[in-house]
Amino acid sequence: MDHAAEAHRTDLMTITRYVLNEQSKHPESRGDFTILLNHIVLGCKFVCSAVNKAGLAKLIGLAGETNVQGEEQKKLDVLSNEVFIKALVSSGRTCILVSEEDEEATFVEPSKRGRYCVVFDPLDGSSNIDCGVSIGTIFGIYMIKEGGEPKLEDVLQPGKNMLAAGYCMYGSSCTLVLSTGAGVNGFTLDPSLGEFILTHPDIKIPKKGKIYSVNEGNAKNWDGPTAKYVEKCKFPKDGSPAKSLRYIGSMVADVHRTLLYGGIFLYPADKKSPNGKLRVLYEVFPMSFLMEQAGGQAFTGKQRALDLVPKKIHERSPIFLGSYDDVEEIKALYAAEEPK
Ligand code: AFP
Repeated sequence: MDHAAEAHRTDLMTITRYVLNEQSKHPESRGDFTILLNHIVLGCKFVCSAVNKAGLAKLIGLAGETNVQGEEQKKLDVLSNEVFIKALVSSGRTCILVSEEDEEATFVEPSKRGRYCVVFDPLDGSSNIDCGVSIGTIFGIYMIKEGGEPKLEDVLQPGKNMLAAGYCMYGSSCTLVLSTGAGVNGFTLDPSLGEFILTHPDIKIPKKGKIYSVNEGNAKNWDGPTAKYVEKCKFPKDGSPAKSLRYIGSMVADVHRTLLYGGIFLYPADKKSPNGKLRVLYEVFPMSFLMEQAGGQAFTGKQRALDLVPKKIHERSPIFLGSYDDVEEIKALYAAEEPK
């Protein structure tokens, strides 16, 4: 990138302008998606600001604690959830919301209803909040089937039916990565403008990477293919260099690095958690959607992740996602285990 030229750039592609441009390619579009996205962006900006102030404002800590004024303190993830629910309902474009924070799905009241269903984790990686490590919001968007009342089945659809997915990472900068099904674009919040500006157009993941990312503390409980794969990363027998291990424990940050640098992120099944840890609707699907849109792959150990049909809103699944060639290798190891 020519940084000198960038510094003098005056034609800024904001996320709203980008989505409006996309919308103009579909003359039948009523602008509902643009409005919905604006509300998601507002939620991200609010959470970004709250995360930045967390240490000062004592927003961190247990939900239900009181501050010196005797006011109830909200934990950052509880606050983020409230912000997103309110922003999404007030957009007037949603009908069903599924949040990691809420046991039940929220059905928007008829007077405020629209056609979109949003599944989201308002603040993923929250165990990293207290030490200032990057955390993020993850979201996926479906549209309800025509006619009738919205039903839970409208969100229990395979990930390949999502219209859009993305995440916002609250780190050294605030970065929103979005796919509306035509590639992946990254936008960085310019705090002086309060706008997300297109900084990473058309992200493509390298075909093969040099990094693997996994919680190796679970190794004693892994299945054969995962154990063999990680062994191969560390001690390759084909003369290729060993891969580096990077693991933050915050899915947004680990996936963001994987998307930009290439490699593989895995949260496999293990003996203790036969379905892995990560949630299908608002972790596995949105990240798998982005990976595929960037030219990578996402696999559950049994099938393409986006083909999975969830039965419950908080269902979990093992996941292997990242560079095309790296995921091919793990797929081959699982295929070799299948009974002939
Ligand atoms: P928390 O929200 O409890 O911090 O969990 C984060 C997460 O869901 C995901 O962001 C990480 O990739 C994964 O869990 C890390 O899990 P381990 O701590 O088991 O490695």
